[in-house]
Amino acid sequence: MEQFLKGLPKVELHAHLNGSLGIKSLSDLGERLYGTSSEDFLKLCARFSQFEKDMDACFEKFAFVHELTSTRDGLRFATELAVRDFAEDNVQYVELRTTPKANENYSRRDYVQTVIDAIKEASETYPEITVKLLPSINRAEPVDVAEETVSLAVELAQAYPNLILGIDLSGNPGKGRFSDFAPILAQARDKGLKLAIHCAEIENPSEVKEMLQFGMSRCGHGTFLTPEDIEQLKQRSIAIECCLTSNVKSGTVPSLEEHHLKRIMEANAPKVICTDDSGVFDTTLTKEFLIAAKTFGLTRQQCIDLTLEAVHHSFASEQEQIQMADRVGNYAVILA
Ligand code: 6MZ
Repeated sequence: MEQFLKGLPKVELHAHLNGSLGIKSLSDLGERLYGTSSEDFLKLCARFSQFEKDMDACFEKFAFVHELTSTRDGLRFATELAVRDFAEDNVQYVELRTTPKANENYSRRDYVQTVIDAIKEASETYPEITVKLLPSINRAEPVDVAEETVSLAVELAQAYPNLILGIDLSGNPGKGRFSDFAPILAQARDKGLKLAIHCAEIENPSEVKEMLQFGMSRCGHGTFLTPEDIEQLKQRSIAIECCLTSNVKSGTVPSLEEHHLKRIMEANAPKVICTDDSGVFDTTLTKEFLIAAKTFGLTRQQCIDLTLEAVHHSFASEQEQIQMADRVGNYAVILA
């Protein structure tokens, strides 16, 4: 099964750039930035791979990566390395999300442009993978930052219509209020951007209600959705992005066996398997499929069907979706 899943031309729809750098990439990045990796740096990396079962502890890990990507060079290398890692895992299409940041080295505009340039370069080095970009709004940051992110995304989506396809709302789910961001998200949607919204990652029924009323193109996590919510998403053909390892390691789901993917599959609602933060949670899309297959007894055909579901719910053009589905179909035929 593992070999089969590794070779499957997979589709990744929920991956945060700074969360997608594994130990190997972090040490490659450290080496490129600081010369040969120092012992202190490697010790830091080792700490990075240890897990505390807590959402706040996992958010502290992002701060560590953010330090490494706080220069244009760091950000550029990191983007290339993230694309490399997905390509090496035979991911044929990835929608990378990232929160534009500003510091003494770059503005938010520079940040997004640097990521765009790095994606373009990486696409030449790894032509077998298609990369798209979803700028993220971090709900823990002020609303005016979100406004800047959306106006940048709208402007750059015009310049790069085949690359910037939507907006993600993410960040520590215990912080910020959805209602404060809803007007800005509505503006993005009116301008044609798709919305991928982290929803019900922690228990907050009133916010989930607001989010479902507002609408979205895809639902991130959906851990605390009720059966009625799941039914509603099914009726509206909104896929739930399921990130098994992330949810267990960040402590929102008690065990793999109790993961809501099971309920979603039983309800026959749309779903996609994703990594979330393959670096922080030490996983790959192959591993996530393997975990889902082992935990819920999925067959090869079900894994192929899940990949085709991801193709369908991606923000790619119809033409791109046909090409992706063909690659999956050809792989399935060869192995039949
Ligand atoms: C919510 C998350 C997340 O944007 O710096 N992020 N937001 N829930 C999660 N589940 C664990 N995992 C990552 O990537 C890292 C940022 O993505 C968001 C957080 O805002 C985190 O700081 P970028 O590339």
